[in-house]
Parts: sequence; structure tokens; C-alpha cells
Amino acid sequence: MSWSVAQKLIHSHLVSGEMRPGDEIGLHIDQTLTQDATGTMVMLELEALGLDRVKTEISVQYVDHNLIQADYKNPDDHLFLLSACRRFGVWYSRPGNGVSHPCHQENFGKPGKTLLGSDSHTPAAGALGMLAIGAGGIEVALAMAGEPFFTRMPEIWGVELTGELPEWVSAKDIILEMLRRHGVAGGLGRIVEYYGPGLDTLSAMDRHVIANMGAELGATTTVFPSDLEVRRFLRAWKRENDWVELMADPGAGYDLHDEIDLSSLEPLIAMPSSPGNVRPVREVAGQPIYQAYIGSSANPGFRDFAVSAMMVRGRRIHDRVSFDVNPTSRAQLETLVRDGHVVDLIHAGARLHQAGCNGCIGMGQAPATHELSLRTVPRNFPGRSGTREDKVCLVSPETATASALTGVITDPRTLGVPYMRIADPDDPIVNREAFLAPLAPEDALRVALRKGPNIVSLPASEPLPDSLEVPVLLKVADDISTDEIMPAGNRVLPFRSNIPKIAEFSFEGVDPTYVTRAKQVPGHIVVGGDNYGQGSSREHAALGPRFLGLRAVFAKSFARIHSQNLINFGVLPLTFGDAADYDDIRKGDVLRLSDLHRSLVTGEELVAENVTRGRSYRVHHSMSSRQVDAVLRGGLINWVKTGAGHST
Ligand code: MIC
Repeated sequence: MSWSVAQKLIHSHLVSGEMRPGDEIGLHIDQTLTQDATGTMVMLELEALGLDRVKTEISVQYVDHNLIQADYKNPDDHLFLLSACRRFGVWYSRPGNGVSHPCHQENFGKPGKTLLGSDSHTPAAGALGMLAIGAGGIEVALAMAGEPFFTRMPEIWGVELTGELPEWVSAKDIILEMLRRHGVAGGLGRIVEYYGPGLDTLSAMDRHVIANMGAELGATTTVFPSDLEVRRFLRAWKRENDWVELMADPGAGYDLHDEIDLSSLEPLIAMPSSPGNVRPVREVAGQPIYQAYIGSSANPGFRDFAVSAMMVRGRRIHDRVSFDVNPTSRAQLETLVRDGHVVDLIHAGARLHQAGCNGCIGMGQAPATHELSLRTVPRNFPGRSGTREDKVCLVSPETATASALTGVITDPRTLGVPYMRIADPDDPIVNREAFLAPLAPEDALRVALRKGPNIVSLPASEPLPDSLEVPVLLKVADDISTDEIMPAGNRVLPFRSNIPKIAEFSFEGVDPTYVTRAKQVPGHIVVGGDNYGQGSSREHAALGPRFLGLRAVFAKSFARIHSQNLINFGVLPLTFGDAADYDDIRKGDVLRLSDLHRSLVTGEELVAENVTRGRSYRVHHSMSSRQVDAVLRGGLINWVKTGAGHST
């Protein structure tokens, strides 16, 4: 039998189920990654589960999202996380160390291992030949407690890379090409596996760019082989002993195929406000911009900054442009300083920020109203930058920098600057001491969790009633993102450890009356189109509306992580039997679902009656019996506590 890399990774971690696409499988998890914006909830969940010490090989908690300390809330969360790391045996990456994904690749990721992360960009670690999946915090908490992670066996989508990237075209353009071809739902239910001779020209950090933004395709994850380039990368980061080879067998079969001839690519840009809205840069060139922004988990490598520094050396940033440089890890920043690149960037007019997520999730650096902002970040969902009427475009560092110099969208090939290919350094500054190692078990037991006033324990959740008769409070279009369901940004993120408070921001940008209306009824339904809940893993996008009484979402289809998050907190994700029924339902209609318990367990189609207008709709669920059990009990915490799930 010839296996792909993805199949080998799944097979070596399979604890239940068959590797048949669509079947539920359970996977053993070796490593976990949490970041502060989702991690506070994970640590509260570990407390609620009564865990003593994590059972994974390595669990790392990063502080990279909530870095703005405008008051006590974020620093309180940082200290809470430090105490929780000490208590539960978790590594702590302090503020300023950088973005979780590149830091994990540099310091902890290991080929052949599984990684579960409470961040949708966790698949970036697929660059090292890991099976790395993003999930809601509660599932990561369960993995830390030694439980398997359950998901549907994805189809494996082999993408053969041939040829070599032309000058001025880089890894970001490869993933933008995938998004141009397949759109934001093209990867649903799939793992993307890259292979072929074109890989030889892509460094491990280039592969990170592609694997990271596989999340924007809706893919379960992305994998690359662990080849000699991965060995070189680990050697450079003084971890060569962590390398094992992991290659697809010759003739490995893929469920689906695609091919990209790298030599045929050109600079691409995702226009506002979807990562799937991709065009060649030359077609939109000449439009004035306000901001150019480099960094983030989607372009974290040394090369991504060095290429920009070389382009601006001896030149000046355009007067109107804010050129924001967001280093991605402390060690990368040290190396860029050592090699003189930071001085070139600053001298040309760049604004240097601390290593972290920063403006990528609207934590500062918001663009001016209606002005174009060209960013190397992974997402440009409406309003995510912090400016409601934003116009964010996704580009490579080359396109961002060329545009920063000219003040208009610029195809870097037209800049008239000589091109220099920059290799990933073999001698980066390694600063592993900046990560605080877990305490010895006997010392850990003595640590008390430090909870500031903003840290509020999880609200209890009651079981699902047998029948529901509740109004539709909101009807939204296709591809609604979790940024629209529960915004990020400096106003909202500090409440990630406070569900009653953060619930007040639910669907704020979509319908500012939603929260008030939700409080006036005993429960409600939201109706959505295709790919409902694309984007982030933030379970707050399920918890906030659930706290306000959301009981079910009817949609044409769901994004993987969000539908799981709904189930995890006792909300029913139901799919229309006939997508045309979406058009029939109106905001305000009261829908009735009866005999829920029996029909969910038998898996039969449900009939939702529209009490207001005397119609009925067929809806169904695709939950496994384990998920049905959890949703009936009001979510995963109750499921574990009532002894249905394995106990810790
Ligand atoms: C994102 O890029 O959307 C985030 C912010 O990193 C999220 C996590 C979060 O909402 O905290 C993600 O990707 O899961």
C-alpha cells in the first residue's frame, strides 16, 4: 500500500475509527498550542475539568494576541496564564516572544507528531511534516488532559508543485493562487498535501506561509513532507535531533489532484474583503494606498522582512503611507537586527512594532476609513482590522513593500529595483531561554491560579430541551466569518476570559440590535448561508451567542471548526435539506422543532415548522453519536462531567 504523508500521520495516531473519508476518527495528540486570546478559556476549562497536569508530550501557551495594555485586563490575563502554565505543566511564551505559529515551528514542532491548537492557523506546523489542526479551546483542553481529538476523516488533496518561482513572486502568491482557484470553501473536509519537484525551491518558512493560509481555504489542515529542507531548518534552530524523515510513498494515491507550475505564477492580491477575492496585482495597480503592513503568522520568515529591507534600502516610504513592520518572533527580530535589516527598514520610514499578532487581529494599526491597506496577514474579513469600513488587501511582502514605496498598489516587477533572492539563514539567533519551562510536578501542585477581576468562570450550560419554539433573530449571507459573529480588536479581545461581558459584542457589525433582541426572548435561532462561521477557532463565537440564548443555527453548510464549537457548547448546527428554503425563512419567523432527542439520536431528518407562516422545512445534522450525546447534555463540559466522555 502506498501512502501519502497525511495518511501516514493519521495512521500512526489513530485511536478509533476507519480512515474512510467522512467517517469520524479519533487521533492521539502529542503536542498542543494555545494563545492568550483563546488560552485563558482553555485554562479555565482545565480547571473546570479538574486536571492536575497535562498529559501531552509538549504543551505551549503563547502570549501574542492581547499585547496592548490599555488597562489591567490584558496584563491580568498574562499573569493568570503564567500561573496556569506553572500549575498544569505547560511551557509559557512570554509577551514579546512572538506569534505562536512561527515560534512553535522554530522551537517545539517535530516532524511526525500531531499538534492541536486553539487557533485556526495551527496548520502552519504542517510545514515540518506535522499533522497540525486548529480546534476550539475545549477540545484542546481535552487533548491536554490526554483525550483523543475527534474529527471526520478528510479527503487527501494532493497538489503537485513543479517549476520554480519567478523573480518577485513568493510563497504568499502560491497560496493566493490556491484561493483564486478554489475559494474560501474549497478545502472543506480536505487535507491539502503538497509534493513534487517544486518543493525543493521552498524553504520550511515558505511552506509555513502556505500551510498557515490553508485555513483560508477551509481545509482541515495542510501537510508537507519532512525532507532535507526540514532537516536544515531544524539544524539551524539547533534541534537537528528532532528531525525524522517523512515522505509520501512512491505512487501514493490522493483522493483529489491539482498541480501548480510555479514558473507560471505572478504577484497576486486578495482584494477587500475576502481571502478568496484574488486578482493579479497588475490588474488593480495604481490605486492609492494608506497602509502597507508586513509580518504576521502568514509571512513570518526572516526572508519576508529581509526582502522588504533590501527593497527600501536607500529609498524612502511614500509620504502618505504608514509602513508597519510587525516582527513575528523575538529571535527573528534579533537576527534581523544583527544583520542590519531593521535599520534599513526604520531609516526608510517604517514603524517598528513588537513581535506579536498586533494589527492582524485589530490590536492597533487600524487603517484610516475607506483607505486601502495592503497586508501580508492571512485574513481580510470586513472590519477585522479595527476599522469598520476597512479595505484590507492580502499580498506578499514584495507587493506590500513596492506599494509602500510608490504610495499606490504596485506590481513589484514594475518597481525597477534589482531582485535579490534571500535564503533562510542557517545561523539564526536562537533564544529558547525566553520560553519558561514547566515546573516539576511536585512544585506545580503548590501553585495557585492567579485570577484578576476580569477572569470569570465559565457559565453553566443546561441540556437541550426536547422541543424548541423560538424566533429567527438573524439571517446572514454566505461565508459569514467568526470575525463578524464575534469581533476581535482592542475593544473586545480583553474580554476573552469573561463570557457574560464578551457576549455583548455578538454580531455587532452585522446587526447592532441582535444582543438587545436576544435578551427579550427565551431562546433563538440564527439562519446562515454556505460556509457559516469560516475563519477563526475562537469558541467565543459560539459561547457569546449561546450565552444570549442561541439554540440552533440553520445553514446551507458550515465551516469545520465553528460547527464543532457550536456542538461543544450545546448549540445545534442544522443543514437545510433543500437549500432554497433559506430564501423562504424571514427574520422574526418563529420555528418549531419537536421530538428532538429521539430524532437526533436516530439521525433521521428533522422537520422545522414555520409557525408564523405555516410552512415546514427539512433539516438534518451530520453529528456523530458522540457529538449528539454532547449536544443533548448541553455541551462537552457537561458531557465530561456527567461521565459520558472519558474522565480526566
Ligand atoms: C485569527 O487569526 O482569527 C485568530 C485571532 O488568531 C484566531 C484565534 C482567536 O480568535 O483568538 C484564529 O485564527 O483562530
